[in-house]
Amino acid sequence: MAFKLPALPYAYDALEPHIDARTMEIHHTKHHQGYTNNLNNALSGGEHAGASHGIASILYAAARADSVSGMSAALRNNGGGYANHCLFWAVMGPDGGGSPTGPLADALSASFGSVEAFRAAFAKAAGTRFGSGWAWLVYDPEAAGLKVYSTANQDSPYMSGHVPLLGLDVWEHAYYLNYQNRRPDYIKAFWNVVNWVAVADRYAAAPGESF
Ligand code: MN3
Repeated sequence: MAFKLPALPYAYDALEPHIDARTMEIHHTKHHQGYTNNLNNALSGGEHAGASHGIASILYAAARADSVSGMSAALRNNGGGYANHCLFWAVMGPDGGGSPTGPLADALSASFGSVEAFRAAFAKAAGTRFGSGWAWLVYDPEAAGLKVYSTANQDSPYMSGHVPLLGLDVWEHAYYLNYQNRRPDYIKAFWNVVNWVAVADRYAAAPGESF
């Protein structure tokens, strides 16, 4: 089984002016394609070759067997990069922005005090991640609750047994063409393209995910 680069569910220019078309195209066709190719290379001939289970299961199993720092660097970096970007494209959209509603909004308020307090916590995680990495809203099955944190490089919440619901790529390749060093402006702009319907769907499905 080989992993495939997923098609973007919208055009490269669909997220403008918040995320520019050139950044989206390079990010998708070069960076995500690269993680996909290198993930397949890392898996070929290995114990995961031919595995019918998904990338979440592979990352969780490898991290549980060897610890995150002990797992193969090729799988950690490229498997994480593959999974993280698949989620990233899916939780953004041209009709994004606004505020979450329904059970997700209730859960955010219960966990963080308010939706605005959640946004502040998420933005802080994104802004304070030194160097390359990701900010996350995750569902933690053990705590049966929501958490916000950041990870370095391409480390995935799946490696910790958490289900990622919303992720923001804060590698410079995600924003440098349009924002240069102004990561806080990119983080602020991100809220205009968040597809809350997709995030709410992921939240609804998260307790039933097994990996
Ligand atoms: Mn990226």
